[in-house]
Amino acid sequence: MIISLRREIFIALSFFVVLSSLALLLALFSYDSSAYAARPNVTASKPVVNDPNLTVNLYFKGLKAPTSMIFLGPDDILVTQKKEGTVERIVNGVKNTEPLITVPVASKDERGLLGMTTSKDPVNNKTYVFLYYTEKGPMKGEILGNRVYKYDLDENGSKLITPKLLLDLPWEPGPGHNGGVLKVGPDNNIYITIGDLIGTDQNESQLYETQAQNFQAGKEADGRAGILRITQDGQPVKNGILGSKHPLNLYYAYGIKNSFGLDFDPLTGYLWDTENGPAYGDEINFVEPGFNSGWKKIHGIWNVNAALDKAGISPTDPKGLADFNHTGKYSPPEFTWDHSIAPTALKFLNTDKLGLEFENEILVGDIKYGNIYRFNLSEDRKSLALNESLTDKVANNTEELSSAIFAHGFGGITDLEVGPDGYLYVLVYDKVDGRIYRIHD
Ligand SMILES: [Ca+2]
Ligand SMILES: [Ca+2]
Ligand SMILES: [Ca+2]
Repeated sequence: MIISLRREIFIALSFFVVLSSLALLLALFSYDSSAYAARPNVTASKPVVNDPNLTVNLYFKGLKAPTSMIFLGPDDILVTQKKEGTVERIVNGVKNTEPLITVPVASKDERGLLGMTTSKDPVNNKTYVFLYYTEKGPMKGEILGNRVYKYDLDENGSKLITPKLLLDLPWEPGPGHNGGVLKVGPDNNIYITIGDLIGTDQNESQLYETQAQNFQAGKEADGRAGILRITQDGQPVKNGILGSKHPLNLYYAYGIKNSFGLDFDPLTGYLWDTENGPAYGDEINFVEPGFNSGWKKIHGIWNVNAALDKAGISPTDPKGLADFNHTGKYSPPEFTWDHSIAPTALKFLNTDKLGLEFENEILVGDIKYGNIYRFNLSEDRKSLALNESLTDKVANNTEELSSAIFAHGFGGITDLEVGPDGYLYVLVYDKVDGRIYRIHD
């Protein structure tokens, strides 16, 4: 009797061990399958906010490859669609039948209609919309450039009219790392991210190695690999930071491989960005004028070798980088992900509507896992207030990140905005079913 009971327990235990191993295998498999190329499936997404006082619900669905959104007013959102080249307007949850504009885009890989921002001119009672897109030409396969245009919103608010070309940026070799985020700063100038324009397959070519990628003896900076700054009329701001010659006079920061996120601290006006590493070393940076992020010699906290692999930890004051007559200065990231998550939007949560504990924190979205991360800032707001295993400023593994996750399960996130209602809106990428979620109390 006792022997038979022991045997049953043994069988039950073995069964349990086999089942839990299977579950672990499945978990590992699903973890590995959510690579950058295969974003989390949006139709299977079940967004969850970790704070039980907050709720997330679906606000809009059915967008085609949405890349950015802005609010014109309460319940009044503009969205850019990457491949269609359209700007859509969604008022009270209903999309206008006609887009505000359709621009001619080359859309392979990371090319397309990539970024948008807006500004108001109360004196002339005008609303301007700025777009960043990879413009295609009339000939088959012809690409004209990565370009920033300024438009007027017409009186009915149904069309973008009178395009003005503000900036004509390089696009070769591509098709990766075009960046394209636009934002109006507290100084009313426009800030633009543009990566090194190298292929995402890392098909490297020395033809495009410039001083902006930290090749001291390389070609002159040509507009790539930076955060650029122009006035709302497309002019350089004063004499430039790194030099007075075009396009060097446009650089606010350089040494940037690929960036899909930037925002200004609402309390201090300081600029912060997110950057994508090769297969490691995604970053959050505090970006002062003349900031050098280190690419293509450093990414994350690591030196980068010619094969783009990690080559030891970089000193915080490294030698041998381009510094444009000591006007540029390298500084290491305020946060680094060892394992790539592909961070996108960075947004300061300038609202108390989601709870005082989150007010003015940094939120970061990612496109690889569909997480939103939250980071509190230090007292002087020039670095992050990090605890325990993150005090080294590095997420060495996924466990270390768990305390930083604000919400998860969205599918690939491309933009975050705080609406005029004080709630957080999340733009989720999908070719046919892109979505906007709203997080509220
Ligand atoms: Ca936006
Ligand atoms: Ca960097
Ligand atoms: Ca760590």
